[in-house]
Amino acid sequence: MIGRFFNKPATEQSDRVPPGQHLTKGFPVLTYGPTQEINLDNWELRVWGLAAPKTFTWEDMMALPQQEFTEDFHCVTRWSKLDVKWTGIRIADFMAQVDLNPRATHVMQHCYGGYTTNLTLAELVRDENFFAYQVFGEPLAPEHGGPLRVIVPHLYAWKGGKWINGLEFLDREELGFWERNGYHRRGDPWSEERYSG
Ligand SMILES: Nc1nc2c(c(=O)[nH]1)N[C@H]1C(S)=C(S)[C@@H](COP(=O)(O)O)O[C@H]1N2
Ligand SMILES: [Mo]
Repeated sequence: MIGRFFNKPATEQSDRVPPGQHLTKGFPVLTYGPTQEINLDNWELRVWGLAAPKTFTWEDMMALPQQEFTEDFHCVTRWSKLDVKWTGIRIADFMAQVDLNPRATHVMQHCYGGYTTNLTLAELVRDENFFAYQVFGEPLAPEHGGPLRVIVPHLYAWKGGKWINGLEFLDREELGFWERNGYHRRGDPWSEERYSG
């Protein structure tokens, strides 16, 4: 009985690890290209395309509701990290500040440094998605995407831009950086949507 009791958490954890992934206790850095260093005074997040153009400063972002989020993190290179504790702003709360054109169906994330990644609008506005500026109670380090990154927990982590700088709303699917270079257009870890077919 005792053995079964102590084994249970491990079983529960394995249910949370998508196929083909292994757990890591550390927090690897996965960046294509150089780490970006952005001063908060100059930092901005722009919205354009099929939305009224708008620029958010760091102060604008900090005026939005702040929340804690605990989510699992799955990198397509096969490591997963469970229960990452973030602080940030729910994307849905941010989107309440955006005047979206009803024709918008897709979004491209644009990052400082030029990284891009695409999502459908429905996947962007899911309730569990957020912008993060702290992890485990510390300001997000530049190598992990500070000052602000996107987290889309239901998809592989490449779908969340580090050093987020803009959201471009579209009426069609366009492909981001990894999606143009062979990664899957959607990226669901539970279906192992790793590479395009
Ligand atoms: N701007 C930018 N965002 C990015 C990446 C990148 O190279 N540049 N890599 C993605 C990938 S593949 C992963 S797994 C996560 C890694 O986040 P981490 O370095 O904090 O672990 O960021 C994603 N967001
Ligand atoms: Mo990744």
